[in-house]
Amino acid sequence: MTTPAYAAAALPTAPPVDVLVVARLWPPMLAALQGAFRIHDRVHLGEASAFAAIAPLVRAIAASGESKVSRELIAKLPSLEVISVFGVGYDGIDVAAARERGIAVTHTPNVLNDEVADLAIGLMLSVARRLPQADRYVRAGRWLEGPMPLARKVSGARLGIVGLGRIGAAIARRAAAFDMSVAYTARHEKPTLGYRYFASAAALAAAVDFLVVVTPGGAGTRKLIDAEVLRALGKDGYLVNVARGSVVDEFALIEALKSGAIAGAGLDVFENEPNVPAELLALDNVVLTPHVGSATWQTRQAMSDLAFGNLEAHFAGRPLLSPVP
Ligand code: 8YV
Repeated sequence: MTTPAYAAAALPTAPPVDVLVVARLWPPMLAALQGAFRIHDRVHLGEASAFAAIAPLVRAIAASGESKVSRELIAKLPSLEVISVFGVGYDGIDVAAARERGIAVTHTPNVLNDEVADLAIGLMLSVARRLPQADRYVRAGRWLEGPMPLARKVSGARLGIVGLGRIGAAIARRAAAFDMSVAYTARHEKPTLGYRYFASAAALAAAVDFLVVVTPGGAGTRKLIDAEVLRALGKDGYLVNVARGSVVDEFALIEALKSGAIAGAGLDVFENEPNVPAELLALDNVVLTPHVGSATWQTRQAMSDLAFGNLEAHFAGRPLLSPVP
């Protein structure tokens, strides 16, 4: 892995900028930060005295999409100017607390749209065509006993997208290649996109075969996909979640999968990552992935360039590249 050119771009003559890293960052991203800033890697999780020694110096936080940056942590950092998230989601960042202090918050939108959309389609195909189960069937030698039971067709089916933002629109474009009809629910109707709009997730779920969740996380969407929505999706319906675990009522989902109230689920995110409930691990009608929506070299490099670029722009007095809306 080559070190990106900007890694050595220490800001000329300025005293080193102190950056608190609050997550286990992708190593090349961490290396780039270490090449340009004075890094304090997760010191806030360690000795209180060690954190107290650097807290007054910290001018930036480097976080990931899964990070928690609370009002309490922000209050302990009197010199904090900017929070750069290595991720599109920032539901763990107390943006209101940051704004009250005039602290900028940035994220990495757009550069991962294709990647997350690809995984959503991949999970839909995997759970409907039972690809992991088929792989295990062959490896276990069961093909010698006879053909694998038939699965569910995806092409031509009805797709419902919960959250038609940048990634949702990328999923819809891919679904068209599968001759799927596309409908959606979102905070606002988006008539220009030409897909059928439903005002609620339950109404959408009742009208589709596959329900893909791709909304932001946070209080506004907590448990949006609940028992009622899962009942509406029905015994032949499939759920895919590439958003945040918090958006789906995980207990209700497990009950629906165990009872057959829905047919199956493809899940990349969970309520308490990296802990996945044992009941889910035991189910045969689910496909589980470890929050890998954006996890490719190409996309993580693009996310790193943008997250680093936002810090560099801030400390060079240039406009931020991608502030949160
Ligand atoms: C993470 C994500 O940021 O972009 C997001 O919102 O959840 C992911 O891309 C990524 O896992 C890095 O930690």
